Amino acid sequence: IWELMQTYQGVDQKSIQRSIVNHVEYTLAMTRFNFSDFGCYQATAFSMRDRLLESWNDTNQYFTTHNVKRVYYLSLEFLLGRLMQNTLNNINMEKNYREALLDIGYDLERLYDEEVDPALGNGGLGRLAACFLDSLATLEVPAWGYGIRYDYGIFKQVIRDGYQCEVPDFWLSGGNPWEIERPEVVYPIRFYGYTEKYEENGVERAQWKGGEIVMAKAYDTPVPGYNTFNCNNLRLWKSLPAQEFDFQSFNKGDYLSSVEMKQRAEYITSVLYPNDNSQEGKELRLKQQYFFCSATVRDVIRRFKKNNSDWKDFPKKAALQLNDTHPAIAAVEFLRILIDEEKLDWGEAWKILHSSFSYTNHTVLPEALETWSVGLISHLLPRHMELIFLINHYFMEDIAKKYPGDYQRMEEMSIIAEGDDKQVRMANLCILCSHKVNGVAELHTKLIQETIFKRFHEYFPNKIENKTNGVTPRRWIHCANPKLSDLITEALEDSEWIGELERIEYLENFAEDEEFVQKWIDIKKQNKEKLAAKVKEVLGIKIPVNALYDVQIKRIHEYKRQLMNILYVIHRYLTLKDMTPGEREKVVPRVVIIGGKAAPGYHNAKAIIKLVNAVGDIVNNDKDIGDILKVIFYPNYCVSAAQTLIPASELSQHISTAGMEASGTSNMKFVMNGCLIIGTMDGANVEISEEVGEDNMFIFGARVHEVDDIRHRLFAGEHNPIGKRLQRVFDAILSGTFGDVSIIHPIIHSLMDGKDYYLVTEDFDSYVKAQNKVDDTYRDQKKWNMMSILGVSRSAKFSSDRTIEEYCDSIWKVDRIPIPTPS
Ligand code: 26W
Repeated sequence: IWELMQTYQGVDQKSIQRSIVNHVEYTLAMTRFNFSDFGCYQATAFSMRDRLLESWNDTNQYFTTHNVKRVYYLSLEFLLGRLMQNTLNNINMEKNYREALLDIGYDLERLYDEEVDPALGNGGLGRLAACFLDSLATLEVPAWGYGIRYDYGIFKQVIRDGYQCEVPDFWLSGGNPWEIERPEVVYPIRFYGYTEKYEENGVERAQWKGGEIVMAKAYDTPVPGYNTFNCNNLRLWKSLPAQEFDFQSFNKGDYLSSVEMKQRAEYITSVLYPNDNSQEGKELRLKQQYFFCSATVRDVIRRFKKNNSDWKDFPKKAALQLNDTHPAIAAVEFLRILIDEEKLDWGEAWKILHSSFSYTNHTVLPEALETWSVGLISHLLPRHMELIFLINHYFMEDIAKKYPGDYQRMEEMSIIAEGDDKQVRMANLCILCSHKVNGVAELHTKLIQETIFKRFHEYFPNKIENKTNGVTPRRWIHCANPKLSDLITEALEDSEWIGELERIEYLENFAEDEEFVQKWIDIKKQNKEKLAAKVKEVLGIKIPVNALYDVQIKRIHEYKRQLMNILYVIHRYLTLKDMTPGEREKVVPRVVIIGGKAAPGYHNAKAIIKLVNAVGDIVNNDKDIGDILKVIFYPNYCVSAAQTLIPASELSQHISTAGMEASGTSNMKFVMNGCLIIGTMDGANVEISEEVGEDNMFIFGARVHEVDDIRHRLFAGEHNPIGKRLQRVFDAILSGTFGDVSIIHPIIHSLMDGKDYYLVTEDFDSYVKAQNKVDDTYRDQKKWNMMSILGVSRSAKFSSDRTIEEYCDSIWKVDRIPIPTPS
């Protein structure tokens, strides 16, 4: 064994080169004398994976031997982004690989661009899960992510004639060198069928039988931490047909229909649902949820049983976190296994479930709160439906005891929404099954405590708490902005801030240091040049580097108010048109960039994309305007695009209607990259303003407590905030200044009628004022840069390391377990 141990992959140049070339020849079966950039990327990734597997194996071995408590993060989405650069930095091998590759004629940065961007998520929730994985590994927390290995990630967005088109993203076509297929880790998953009651030792028991069986197979992706030998795991499930033939149809001679059934099995994990913040109640989606939850729960139980025999110990060995309600059915599956298969009684089983599960809420939007019809669940998962009714029955008994006769309250708190088409409220189910529930920013948590979960907060006063989101400084500063990272390291005289962001506060001492500020400016300029080159390459549009780069990148949604942004741009354009050439020269030049995907069925969001493109077409080609204003719709916004856009931004927009954005996480990334924020008092903006100071941001708009009243007055026609400026903008749109944008006309008309649910017209004036302040501040470059540096130096709170530490302490109760470094 000792001799075999010597096979640890070396870190010197020769060992790295040898492993790359070996993979070229033996894994890819290409000739080692001549291979493409893509071939080199693949071989390099394989060579890195070899190194990761060593620490991955050691880590798991160590955790198993020591029978440690593990965290399981259950999420239908993991928006990882590209892995090569992040991995090399985390294992501190970027320099070694760069030099080794250069020596054989390959440029590492070019290889980075060969990697597909795995996009198994929609937006905020999926990207948060990815940042959490990085922090969990970095903090040496024994933790596994569990999710679905979709064949198709979020669609690729292509713009044709200004409209969004969706193109399938078959991300696996070139293979995936980061994952390890686990043909030995498979579980049968049942759907449909019926439940059978029977008696055993005087106890009535139930068993779920019949239906269809589909197999779940595991694929593992190692998750290395920064500056540690620990390596965690992300386990994703793929669906496969069950091995056995469907003998019934086979015997009937119906060979084709038996093959068809098998294809249906593979279909379960084929595509990620592209809806963000709105539910589509499709059977296939529920199948995905149950499929992944069942496989995960079985896998967790199997691991527990390896080292433990007493079920009471389960909560000491496992903490399962539900990333929103999407994996809610995992709780019911766990209960089913404990009761029907492990034969525990209800009380014991409930206690174990409740002490090991917890749930994070990520949105208050009513259309995003999941419900599933009782009919559908009964059909697909009959035993689970019975258990949900039982959970609800016991709970309703408790409520009736505490609030006799208060039927209104019972109706509100019930898991079942009564009516013609009875629905299961997944959030209510999650709250009941969990010992902790959390919101994702202070304001958001307060809102769920006072509104959607008010009754639960009264009944369980210690259950709902806050865990403000965070982002990983490894990907979002160190990898995305390497020059800025080097400058910070130079100023602080070491690089430990990358793993301990609190240390970045000392940067404050440099906010007025001329030499430092000049370097700061140069780096921003280089990042802008890089983005400008990308825009030229992708869109053929030349954007000036001396302009203020103003960026709004996120999913397109009415509550995020990209519409208000573009209405302001139109106002700015019309104002510029009114000016003399001399006056125009004094205006701060701006490049406005908007990017983001609309859910394929979200008509209004798609109309907004068309409007942005239409405005760009006119403004960018207007000779009077020239370089003073450019409007760019950046297509196919994704994680890798964010890594270019964020470091190049100077102003970023986080302008949701107050109370509607749960947290936002890109706001944190922008601050970390020296970008100033124009925003409303919503989500984590509130906490960002507490940290960096309101003076260092451009805050505007109605506050949360004002929104309901304003909305009511707008709808009742008692209040009309549309002034001359905004009316002129509407007129320009409606009269064809931007060509045929009739798709947006109904939205404009409803705003004019006061049907302005998102308060665009209400907030427009204070938005314009804030924008004027932006221009004034930008003219004073000394002040602007000081604000930028102060922002970065005060961003430590928004590291996901801080967030994860809080989850560990107050929800999961897990320890950090550094594994011994191999000698
Ligand atoms: C069932 C359809 C569906 C799909 C996705 C409903 C809801 C979602 C997500 C919960 C939406 C989402 O991504 N929410 C975002 O979560 C981020 C991480 O906490 C927050 O920063 C964002 O404010 C929030 O919109």
